[in-house]
Amino acid sequence: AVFKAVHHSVPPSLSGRRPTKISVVGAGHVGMAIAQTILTQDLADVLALVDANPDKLRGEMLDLQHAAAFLPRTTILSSVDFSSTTGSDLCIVTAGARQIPGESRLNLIHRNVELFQKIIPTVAAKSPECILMIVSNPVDVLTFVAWKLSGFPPNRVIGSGTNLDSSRFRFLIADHLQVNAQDVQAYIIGEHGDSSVALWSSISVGGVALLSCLEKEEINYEKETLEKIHKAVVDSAYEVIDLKGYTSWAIGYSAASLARALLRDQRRIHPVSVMAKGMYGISGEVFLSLPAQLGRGGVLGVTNVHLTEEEAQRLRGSAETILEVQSHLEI
Ligand code: 6V0
Repeated sequence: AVFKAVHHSVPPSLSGRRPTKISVVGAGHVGMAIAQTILTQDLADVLALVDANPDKLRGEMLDLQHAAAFLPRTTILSSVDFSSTTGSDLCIVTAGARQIPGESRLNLIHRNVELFQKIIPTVAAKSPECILMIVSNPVDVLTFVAWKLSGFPPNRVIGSGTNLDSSRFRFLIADHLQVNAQDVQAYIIGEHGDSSVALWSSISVGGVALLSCLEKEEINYEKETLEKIHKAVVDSAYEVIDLKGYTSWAIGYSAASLARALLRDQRRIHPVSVMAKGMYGISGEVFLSLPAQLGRGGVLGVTNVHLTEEEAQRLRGSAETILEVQSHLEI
């Protein structure tokens, strides 16, 4: 034996802790960025990876396992058949067909809905108590699809939504003002995509309301300048994809921040894709991003953030865009 026994039994206070298990479905660029962020941030005792490509999957698992000496202790498992995911606390779905040149967005949706029809019922059956986090695009529609296919209550199904867009927004504002992005409170809500809504009216930096501060100090700002920053957020994914072919690091950190809020019951507010029916005059069953409080029970509530009439109208427009796409689906 490597060690001489000191205690013959594990104290009950230690043996009682249930390990935290996270599964990541889809071991592509995004899935692996999420997996590695989860590992470095010590968010799970067990991490299960799933992918349809067995060689890539085993290669990724081994590559991460070989970092064990530099990381907090985490058991890393993998399986193509989802068997390794049994009993997960959180299942993060990043599997997704990629758009091929000339392919319509709607067509991509149909392919990913077909994929979800295979994946989601199995994931839900293996981990009936888990929280489902959808990352695959188009994320809002696929979160709705996952909610339908899983049979889970809506508080246990979220889409990574505009948590990432809001981080890009905070970065751009922080860069502009030369402050730390963590001191900038700013939300992008609505669709994770072209119809997203920037909540200019509620931006604050270190507790100072940005727009009213600019107005009070009679600093001229053009609406166009604000719109340009929002446009830069919307365009940033396209820019990164044009330059490096895919996005990965920021969505990795974004999803890990959500995992921490959920599994550690942090009760932090994140803009994520949640069931929005009944909010701000939205009447359809649609998932889109709103600032939501996240904890061990999933979505604990949605903050009653004040929207100007223009912002509320844009949000309803964003809901209409998603509902239009959903109306073409057969699930
Ligand atoms: P990728 O690198 O092609 O990875 C996709 C992975 O899914 C591949 O490894 C496939 O083998 C795997 N896969 C396919 N079918 C199955 C299946 N049935 N079961 C298990 N695995 C399967 O793509 P990438 O990782 O770059 O992107 C994945 C998805 O995330 C895409 O839909 C992106 O559009 C989406 N993103 C979403 C973001 C967000 O903010 N919500 C951000 C970035 C990307």
